[in-house]
Amino acid sequence: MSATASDSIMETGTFVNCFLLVISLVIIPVNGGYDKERDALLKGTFPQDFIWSSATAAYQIEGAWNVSDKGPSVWDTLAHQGRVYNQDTGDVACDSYHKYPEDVALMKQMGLKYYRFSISWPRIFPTGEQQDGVNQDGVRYYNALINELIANDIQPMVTLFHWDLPQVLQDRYGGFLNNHTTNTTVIHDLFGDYARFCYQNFGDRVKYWITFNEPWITSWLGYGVGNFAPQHNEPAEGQYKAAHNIILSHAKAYHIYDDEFRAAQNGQVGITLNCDWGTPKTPADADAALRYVQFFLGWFAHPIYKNGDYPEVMKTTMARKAQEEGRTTSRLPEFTPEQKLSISGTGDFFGLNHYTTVEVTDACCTPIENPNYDTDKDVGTGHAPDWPRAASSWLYVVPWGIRNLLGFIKEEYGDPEIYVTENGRSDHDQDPAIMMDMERICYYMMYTNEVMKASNMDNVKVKAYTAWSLLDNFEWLSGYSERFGLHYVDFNDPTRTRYPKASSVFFKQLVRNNGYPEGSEFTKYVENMWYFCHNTTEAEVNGYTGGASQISSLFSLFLAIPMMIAYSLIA
Ligand code: PNW
Repeated sequence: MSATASDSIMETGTFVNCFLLVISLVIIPVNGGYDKERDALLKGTFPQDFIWSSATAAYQIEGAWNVSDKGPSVWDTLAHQGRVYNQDTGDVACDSYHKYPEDVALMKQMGLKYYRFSISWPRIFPTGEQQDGVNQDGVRYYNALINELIANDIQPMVTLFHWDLPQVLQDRYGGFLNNHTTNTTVIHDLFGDYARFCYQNFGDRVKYWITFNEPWITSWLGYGVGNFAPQHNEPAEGQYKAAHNIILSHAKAYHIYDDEFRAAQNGQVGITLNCDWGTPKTPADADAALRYVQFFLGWFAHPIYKNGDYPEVMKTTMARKAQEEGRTTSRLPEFTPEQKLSISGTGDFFGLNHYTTVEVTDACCTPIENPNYDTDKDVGTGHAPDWPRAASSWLYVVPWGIRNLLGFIKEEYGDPEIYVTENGRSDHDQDPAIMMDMERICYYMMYTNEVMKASNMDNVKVKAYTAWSLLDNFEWLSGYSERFGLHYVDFNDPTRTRYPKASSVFFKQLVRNNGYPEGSEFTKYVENMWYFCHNTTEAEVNGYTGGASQISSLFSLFLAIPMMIAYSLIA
């Protein structure tokens, strides 16, 4: 190398150093959050047969909201009333109804062997009831999608209900509010009929069924608070009635599979529950944090994975509230002994959606005038000041939370096989688009490493990890303003072209390596990124301070970008 060339590189180096020093002082926050033991990178791999997947949901990606005989869902109604941010709708969404072969090709490109998607009930039965007619085009669509997946060696994991209830069922029967305390509730049978039809038509190829996605959201946001469809506002009781019906509908669909299909089809049926981890703010808040998780996850998991009944702490808390409120019966309904028997043990696996953690404080026991599910728990919730945030207002990045939650599920529900059916991070929709989505890469890196700790260090039987989401899509009330995708979708482009974000390349490498094996190029890249992702530096972690350490963290980022590009070339 000639003197001039090396000089100029030196000069450039000095310039870059000064530049980095200046911006590092500005943008690198002082961070006390990193815990050397808790947050260290674990090297190793997941078990051989570990399932890597990505997920979507019908209303969020399909579009084609009224093609052939599809009936409207409660989300079509809500969106058409202009109640979503920016008046967005799912009318076209990612147009996956037409572009599903491209979606499958993206998964193939990433090396994914599983895909979690949902079936739209009103696309199969336009009114929700089989006797009113079947939409054969809908059946054809799901057959074509499933066949395309199988042809590409990708196993379907199918959710039967991801919130898009047929509007007619809401109008005719009150949806999941239908007669919740009688044994003859129509909605259970109708859901059972729909499940049976799906097992019959798709069960020769679909071996993983999820009855409901996040009944907590449908119950509380749909029938309690009433901001999600069908926007029924009854915060004292609506959520408890809806949850009761959903649990019984789930049990019905489970038994139909058990009695009529399992022997021939040999698949698995479970439910997907969402839960934020609740960590006590002080040691004195420990009971409150447990109560928070029991009201959240236990509400559904205790009946289904334990004894057919709600958690003890929920029953006693709600009984006390009834007394205080001068009611003769609890707002939390009761299952009959037969119902308890039919509910208990209706999960072949435990589906878990997890995104975030809250800090819990005890708020027992002040009687409240207008009680609702939030106040019923007798807790306060907040967030530690150093938890980074995503675009979604509720999404704080707390990787160790998932390990704690997985451990809780293992202990509480008899060590079930757990499928993480969603986990992911949102960006804002902004211009220019975020294609080098480092923060999403960091999120996946940190959270999957915590899942690996749960699996390999805590012996939790985690069998699957599913990234939410394959594509940017319709993010419910936030419309297209929040992007969770591994692939970017331009919603102003009529062809809805998909573009891989850097995170899709990262995820592909993660899948290929089945974790973080010692010595691999991928793990070296992760090691370089680790402190940057944790918003700290190696030097700080090891007890030194000062500007130099801050620079090294920024260098990780600059190292990372060319590496990402290199990976994308070999990918
Ligand atoms: C899940 N919250 O929903 C759903 O299963 C997906 O359809 C959704 O796109 C994804 O997570 C990201 O939001 C949630 O307000 C919706 O706390 C809202 C909340 C949590 C989860």
